[in-house]
Amino acid sequence: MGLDHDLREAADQIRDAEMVTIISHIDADGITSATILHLALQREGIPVIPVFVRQLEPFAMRFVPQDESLKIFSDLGAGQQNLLVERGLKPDRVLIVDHHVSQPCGDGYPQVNALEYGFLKFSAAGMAYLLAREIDRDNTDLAALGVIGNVGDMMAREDLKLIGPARGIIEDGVSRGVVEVLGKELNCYGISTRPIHISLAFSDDPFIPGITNNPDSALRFLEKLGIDMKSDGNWRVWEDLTREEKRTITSGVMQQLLAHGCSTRRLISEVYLFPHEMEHTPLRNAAEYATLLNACGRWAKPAIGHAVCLGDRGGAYREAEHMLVRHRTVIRELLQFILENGVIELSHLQYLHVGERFPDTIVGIGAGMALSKLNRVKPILIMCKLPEDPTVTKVSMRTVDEMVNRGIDLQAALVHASRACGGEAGGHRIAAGAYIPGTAEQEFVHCVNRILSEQCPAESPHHC
Ligand SMILES: [Mn+2]
Repeated sequence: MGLDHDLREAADQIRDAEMVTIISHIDADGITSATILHLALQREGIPVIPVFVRQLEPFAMRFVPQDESLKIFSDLGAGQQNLLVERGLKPDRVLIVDHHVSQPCGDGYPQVNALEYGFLKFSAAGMAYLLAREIDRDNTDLAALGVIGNVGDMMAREDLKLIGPARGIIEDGVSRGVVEVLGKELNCYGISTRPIHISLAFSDDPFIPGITNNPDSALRFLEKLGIDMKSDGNWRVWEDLTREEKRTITSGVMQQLLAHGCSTRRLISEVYLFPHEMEHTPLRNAAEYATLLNACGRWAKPAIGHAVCLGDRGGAYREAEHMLVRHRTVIRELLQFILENGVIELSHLQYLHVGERFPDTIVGIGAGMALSKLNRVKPILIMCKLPEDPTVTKVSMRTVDEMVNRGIDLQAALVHASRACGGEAGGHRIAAGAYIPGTAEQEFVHCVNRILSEQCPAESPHHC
C-alpha cells in the first residue's frame, strides 16, 4: 500500500484500458483533473470520453455509460461508491481519483485519494497530476493544470500559498518552464486583467479600510504613491508593475492597515503565473484561470472550460470569456439584490432568502461579496430555492478570517443544524453550505444562530 504503490497500480490499470470514460465534477478542480487525465491517456493512445456532472447523485448516474470502458471518476466518486455498485460497475472497471471523504462500501473500488495519504490541502487535480506523471515522466508539462485545480479548490487560501505535496507540482512546472512563482506579492485578485485600483478596491482579504469597496479612493491612493496608472492609454494591471512599484504599493497598503489597527497577516501571498499564456488575459495566472473554469461550470458549459484547458484559444476560449462576463454580471445583480433588500440580523448571524431569482451555483459567491459590504463580524447566511426541486432549500454561509480565529466554524454549525432537520451540509470553517427541507427554514436559521453564539459567545465587533 502507500501512495507510490497505489499510483503504480492505477497507472497499470489505465495502460491496460482500451477505452476510458472520465466522469468529473464541473468546477475548476474537476475540469483540470479531467483534462490532465485526458491528455495523459491520449498520449498513451487510449481513446477518452469526458463526462461532466454537477454532483454524483442517482439522477446523474445515467450519464455514466454502461459499456466496457474503464470509468475514471475524478474529483468525485469516493463518497458515492454505493451508487457505482447500484449502477453495476465492477471494481476492475473503475478507478477513483479524488480528495473527498471515502464512503465505506464492501471491498470498495480502486482509488487514489489525497486524504488517504494525509494530504489535506491537495485537490483532485493534484492526484490526477501525480497519476499522469506516473504514467509518463514527460507529462510534467501538465503541472500548470495541477496548480490551477488546487488554487481553484482554495488549497492555497489559508496559508496564502500551496503547501505540502502541491509544492512538488509547482517545482515540476517551474523546471518545465510552464509555471512561474512570484513569492511575495500583494494578496489581491485580478493581477493579470484588472486595473490596479480595481484589484485593490475589490480586495477584502485583507480588508483595507478606506480602499476596499472604494475604487475612487483606491485610485487616489495609488496616484499619491506616484504610480503611473496607464501606459499608452490603457490601464496597467498588477502584473505590469515593476518590482519597485509593487514594493511601494505593498508598503503603502501595509501602512494603511496598521494605521487602522488591522492585522497585516493576510497582506502577502504567493502567485502562480503561466508565462506561455497571453498577457492581460485570465489565463495568465492560476486564480483567474480557475475563475474562468468555474464560470464555465456554473453556467452548465464545463466542456467549454475543458476545451480551453486542452489548448483551444479560439472559439472555446471566446465562449469561456463570455461565460466569465455573464458570471460577473449575474453576481453583481445578486450582490445588488442582497444590499437593496437588506439582511435580517439575528444576534450572531445575518440572513436573507433570495428565492429562485439566482442560480444556486453562485449564491455562495454573492454571499461572500456582500459580507465585505455589510457587518463583517456577523456571518452571512443566504437561502435560495433549487429550481429542480422546490421542496429543497440551499443554504450558503460565509464569514471572515477574524471570526474563524475567534472560534467560528460554519461547517460544524451547518452540519449540526442540518442533522436536526434532516438536511445535509458540508464545507469549511470559513465557508459552508447545506441542503435542507424548505419547511424547516426558520427553525434552521435560528438553530444555526444558537450554535454560532455557543462557538463565539463574545460580541466585540471590530471594524476589520
Ligand atoms: Mn475538488
